[in-house]
Amino acid sequence: MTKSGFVAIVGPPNVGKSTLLNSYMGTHLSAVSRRPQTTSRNVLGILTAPQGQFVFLDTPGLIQRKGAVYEFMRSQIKSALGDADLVLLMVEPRYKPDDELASFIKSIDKPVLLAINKIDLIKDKLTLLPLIDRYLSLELDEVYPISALKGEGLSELLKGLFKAAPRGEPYYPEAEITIYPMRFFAAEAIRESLFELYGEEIPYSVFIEIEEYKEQEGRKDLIQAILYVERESQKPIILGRGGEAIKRLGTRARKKIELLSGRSVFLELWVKVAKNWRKDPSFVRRATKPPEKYLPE
Ligand SMILES: Nc1nc2c(ncn2[C@@H]2O[C@H](COP(=O)(O)OP(=O)(O)OP(=O)(O)O)[C@@H](O)[C@H]2O)c(=O)[nH]1
Ligand SMILES: [Mg+2]
Repeated sequence: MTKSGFVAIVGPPNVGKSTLLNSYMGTHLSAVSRRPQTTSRNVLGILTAPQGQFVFLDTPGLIQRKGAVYEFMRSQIKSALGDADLVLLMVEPRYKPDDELASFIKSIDKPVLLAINKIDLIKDKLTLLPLIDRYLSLELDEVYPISALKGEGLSELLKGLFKAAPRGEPYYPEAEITIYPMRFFAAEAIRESLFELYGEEIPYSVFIEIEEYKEQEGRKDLIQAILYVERESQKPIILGRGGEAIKRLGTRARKKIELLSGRSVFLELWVKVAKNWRKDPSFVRRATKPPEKYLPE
C-alpha cells in the first residue's frame, strides 16, 4: 500500500519549520536563519520513501502584523493549508498552547499533527510531559517531540505522517526533490546570505529578483539578480566600503547555489531602490511570487 499527500508545515516564526524541511530532504532547500520571518514564501520539497511520497510545503511563520508583506505571507500559509492533505503544526517548548492556537487548530478541517521542536534544548525531557498533555487536550491527532536540528524524533514523526496520510500513488517521479525552478532557490540562497551577513532591518528590506538565469554548457551558469532596497540610505550599507560587503554576499550566495544546482555559477548582483516596496501590494506580489502551479498535469 502506498501513501501520498501534501503536508503543510505551519507554525509561529522561528520554530524550525525550514530546518525540518531541510532535514527531511537531506539538502539545504529552504532558507534558515536565527531571525524570525526568514521564510517569506512557500518552499516545496518532495520526499519519497518506501511507504510513499510527501510533498512538503514549508510556509512563512504565522504572524498577525499589518502590511502588504505580512498579508502576502498569510496568503501563502492559507494557500498551503488549502492544498494540504495533512497539517504539521510546529511549535517549540517556550510556546504555551493558548486560545488563539486552539481556535487555529479548530479552523483546520484536516488532520493536524503537532511537533514540539528544539527538544535538544531541554535537559530534563520529563519536563515536557505536562506540555505534551496540554497540547493533547486540544483537537490534535498526535503530538511529537522532535529536534529538527539534531534529527531526534524525526523518524517517529515521519511514521506518524505516513499513518495519517491518504492512500495514493506518488505525485512525482522518485528522483525529484522539488519542482520549483533553480531561479527560485537562487533567490532564497541570496536571502539566506543576507540574513547571515547583515543586521537589523536590512535582510527584510531587500527583495530579490532574478533577472537572468542562464544555464550554459561548457561554461559557468550566469545568474543576474537585482536587490531592491526600500531607501536610498540602504544602498551603501548593502554595498559596503569599496563594495566589500556585496562581494562577500555574492560569494556566499554563489556557493550555496552551486551546492544545490551542482553546477558552477557566475553570480552578478545589482542594487536598486524601490521606494517603500514593502508597503506596495503589487510590488510585494511581483517580488515574492512562488511558482503558480505545482500540481502535476
Ligand atoms: N536548538 C535547536 N535549534 C533549532 C532547531 N530547529 C531549528 N533551530 C534553529 O532555529 C532557528 C530558526 O530556524 P528556521 O528553520 O529558520 O525556523 P522557521 O520556523 O523556518 O522560521 P521562519 O521561516 O522565520 O518562520 C535557526 O537558528 C535554527 O538553527 C532544533 O531542533 N534545535
Ligand atoms: Mg522558515
